[in-house]
Amino acid sequence: MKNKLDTIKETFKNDFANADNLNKVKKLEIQYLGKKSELYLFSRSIGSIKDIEEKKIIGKEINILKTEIKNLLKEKSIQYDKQDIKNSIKHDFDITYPVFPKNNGSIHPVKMIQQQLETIFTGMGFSIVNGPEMETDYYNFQALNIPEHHPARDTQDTFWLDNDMLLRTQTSNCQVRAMEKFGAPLKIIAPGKCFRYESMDASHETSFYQMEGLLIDRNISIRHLIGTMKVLLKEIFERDVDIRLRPGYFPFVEPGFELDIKCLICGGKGCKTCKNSGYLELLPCGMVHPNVFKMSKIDPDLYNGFAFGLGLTRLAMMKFNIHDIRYFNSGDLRFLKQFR
Ligand code: FA5
Repeated sequence: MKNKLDTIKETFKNDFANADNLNKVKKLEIQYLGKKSELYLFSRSIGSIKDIEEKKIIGKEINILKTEIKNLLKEKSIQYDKQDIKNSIKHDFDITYPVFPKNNGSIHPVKMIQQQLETIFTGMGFSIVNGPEMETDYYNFQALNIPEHHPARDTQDTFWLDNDMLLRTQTSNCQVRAMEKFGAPLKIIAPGKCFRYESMDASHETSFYQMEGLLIDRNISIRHLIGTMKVLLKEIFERDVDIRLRPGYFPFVEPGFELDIKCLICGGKGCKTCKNSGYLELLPCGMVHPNVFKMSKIDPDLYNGFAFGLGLTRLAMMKFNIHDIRYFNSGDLRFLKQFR
């Protein structure tokens, strides 16, 4: 009996010395302590020993050997465990590696267009400015040559606030603020959110994006304006698009134009997006009115310039073939996920 234990001890010693990784240590655990191990079977067999004293001694020696094996294996497995972690840090774990969460978001389509336009315009030397969404009557209307009770106010139904301020109806407020702050000459764009108290349909939202543009210098003409608009549309659509220029009335420009784009949803045939007209109103623009310059302390005899107010959300509709403006603010992930 004693010999048996010595043999087990001896083979374990050899096997243990050869167990040079965690896997091998785990296998030894089963081999030497498991239900089918020699030691276990041996411990079950000592029941047949008649001599009680002898049985006690052998039983004790079995337990001592079991504990010894258990402790040695435990110690070694901890050691390899630590080693494995260290190795994985060394080989697989890079602290500088970017973490991409499983459900990472995507850039909103309007923002995509905005960023594209910012690249185009900064490339032409324009600076990007912004202004408040909660605005005073002065910056949203009066400084743009739209005094109180002027009929032009009716074209921009306004959300008035309790504090006598309003939610800006147009990004043109940024023109005025930029002129006051920087004077002339000036080349700016101002993308941002606008709000109008309108009933919603396929091409009208109560909250939508515009991008204002303003260029002031000496000897600026309508040709500069049209040239800039053409570059902008060509860059965005990556091809020539059909446009139409009509006279447009905005008190802050003279002359004023409506630059419409042939509807890219229906190809000009007429649909609910373009209200069956074949064209979509996209880019009102014009030469800055002398009164606007005067109010912002710029001399209209020295300087002139052009301004435009691009409908950014509508441009995104044309670019991505989206037939209804209401998708943009719907928060519908099925819609947003298409722009990854
Ligand atoms: C203006 O807001 C002028 N500030 C634009 C301007 C700037 C003219 C500088 C001249 C010089 P208008 O109200 O037309 O103009 O709006 C400009 C564009 O915003 C429209 O062509 C359209 O594309 C977009 N837009 C207007 N209302 C809505 C709406 N409810 N939903 C979505 N887009 C709209």
